[in-house]
Amino acid sequence: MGSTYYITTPIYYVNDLPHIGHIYTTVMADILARYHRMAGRDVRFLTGTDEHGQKIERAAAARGVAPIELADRVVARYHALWEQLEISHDDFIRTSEERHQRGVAEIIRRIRAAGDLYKGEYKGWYCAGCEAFYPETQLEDGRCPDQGHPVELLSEPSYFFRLSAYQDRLLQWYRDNPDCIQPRTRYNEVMRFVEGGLRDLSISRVSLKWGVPFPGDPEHVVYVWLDALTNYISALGFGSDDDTLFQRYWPARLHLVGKDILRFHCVYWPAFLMSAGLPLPERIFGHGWWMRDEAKMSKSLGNVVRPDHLLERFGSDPLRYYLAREMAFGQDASFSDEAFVERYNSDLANNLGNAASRTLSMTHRYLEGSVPAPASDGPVAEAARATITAYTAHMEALEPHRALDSVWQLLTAINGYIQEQQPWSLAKDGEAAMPRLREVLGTALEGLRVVSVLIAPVMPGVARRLGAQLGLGEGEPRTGSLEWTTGPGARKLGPSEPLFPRVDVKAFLKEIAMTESRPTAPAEQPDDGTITIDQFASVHLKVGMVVEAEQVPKSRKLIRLMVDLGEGEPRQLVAGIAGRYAPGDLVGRRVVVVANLKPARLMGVESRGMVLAATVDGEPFLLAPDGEVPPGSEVR
Ligand code: ME8
Repeated sequence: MGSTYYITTPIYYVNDLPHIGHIYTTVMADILARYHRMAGRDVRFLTGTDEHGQKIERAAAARGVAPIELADRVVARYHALWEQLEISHDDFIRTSEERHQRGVAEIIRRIRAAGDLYKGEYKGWYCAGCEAFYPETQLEDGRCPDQGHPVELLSEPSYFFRLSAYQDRLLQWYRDNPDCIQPRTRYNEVMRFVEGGLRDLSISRVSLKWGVPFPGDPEHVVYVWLDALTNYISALGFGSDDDTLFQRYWPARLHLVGKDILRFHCVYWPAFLMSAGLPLPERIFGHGWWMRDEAKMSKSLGNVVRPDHLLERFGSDPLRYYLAREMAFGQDASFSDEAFVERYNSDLANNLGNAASRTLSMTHRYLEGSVPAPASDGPVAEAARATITAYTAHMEALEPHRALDSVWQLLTAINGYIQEQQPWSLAKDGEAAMPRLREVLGTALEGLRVVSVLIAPVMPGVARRLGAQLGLGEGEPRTGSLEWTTGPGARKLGPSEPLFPRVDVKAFLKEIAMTESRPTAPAEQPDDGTITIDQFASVHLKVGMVVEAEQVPKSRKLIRLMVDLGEGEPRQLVAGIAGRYAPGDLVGRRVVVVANLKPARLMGVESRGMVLAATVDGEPFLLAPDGEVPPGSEVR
């Protein structure tokens, strides 16, 4: 196996904000990138955004902004989110960048030189949701067969790529490289699709302006999938004067994508590369879907889970852990807050948290924090050796959920060992039991050291904190340190702090319900979606004046406000507006408040009402009356 490891995520559309599905792909790619770095490989990890095409042009028009403005706004959110999630990408490519467009021009130049390009007329159906062309025979009830989006009829001049000429070469590539598409079921699906025959592919559009100008014919823009797929090489400098990175890292070792976009990656992309005379990626892995209520979570279905609350409440590592552990890599899974918090309590607080806090506090108490040598064999050493072997094999085989499973087997062994050896009893037995006590704690600590290395790709923050508490030096973990070390520790523990405070499941679910709550429709509501004037009148809207404002402790988004609603005493409200407003700017401002909303607690702070704000891409803009109206004035 070579020592470079180039891994990519799909580049995400900028028509909306990221949700759990996008986070999943990026987190899994990050886990693999961190694992391979730990194993000493020269890793390059790429992610980015797909900014052209009809979908983005329309989303921008609907918001009344230029496409690039929408892209800039959403890209800023992606950057912030990836930072919050500790995503360790080496590069972030945007298809609106010049370096990318140079790569697109170069691949088209090569495709043209190979004789695979011709001009014709595209007549047929187009799905803007998938940015894909479909023959009439494939439509289902007049909608796209993949995601059920609406389709539209196109008839326009277009450049075509001779995809049909690549059927045999693609089939040969699949046969010669049985691991190039994973999991196996996806490989079979792709084979069957290509065996069914390939039509030439339209790779330019004239009825669209927002795209890369087609080289040699600027009336056309490049089809967004040819544009987007090229990111994997343009980011390495393909098409520019300096292609050092391209020489070093291409072909990619792994394109990680959701199964929804497998055809583009396993059929079109290798065919484009073959035509351009470039090496093909080693592997494309199509992971499953996060579902909500039995439907794929997707922007267009409006059933997405956003990560904000979980991240705010738990930080990034528990979410990374949940995503990696809950979904068997390759299969679908259902996202549930309940499963999240249960895993948090059982795997993290009880299992990992307990093993660490018990061992560390006993070592502080009985041995003044100095780390003794472990037993060279016995149940924990054996479990650790077995875990190291299994973990490495599973990570190499793209089974991170299994790798984690093996780490938890080691934790079970550590907890069982402590229970059995009862160091607290040994500590009562005086000097004679000291050597045994030292060995027991040394063994548990060594087990935890191994755990701290193994969890680092999945929970980098927790691994660092656990490492510091175990008295391990700074620096990135290496799989070289993945051995059961038997020498005397000769190190001191760092200060202890709980890693995972337990969470009350019921209280948490209530809290989630509040943050997600929408007013439910009254029984007499007409079923055409309208409401009566009486129903509207039941919402008491009032003008308020902010008299006090402060950030809710430990929350990035929430601000606690005291608002004068003309009631004598000001009211306490909590608003998720800190992203845009500083507490100091709010005092003295007039706001509009839903005054008769049932009180709710947000991050433990009571909120008696709700401040109204317009939201644009998740950013709040407070509403205010047009004039200095007195607090308490009604809004109708
Ligand atoms: O398709 N479950 O971008 P996109 C799991 N721009 N993963 C999900 C998911 C879900 N419910 N929803 C989305 C595009 N994903 C193109 C890609 S690449 C050259 C161009 C993940 O913003 C999954 O990885 O629609 C999927 O492939 C990707 O987000 C699609 O993101």
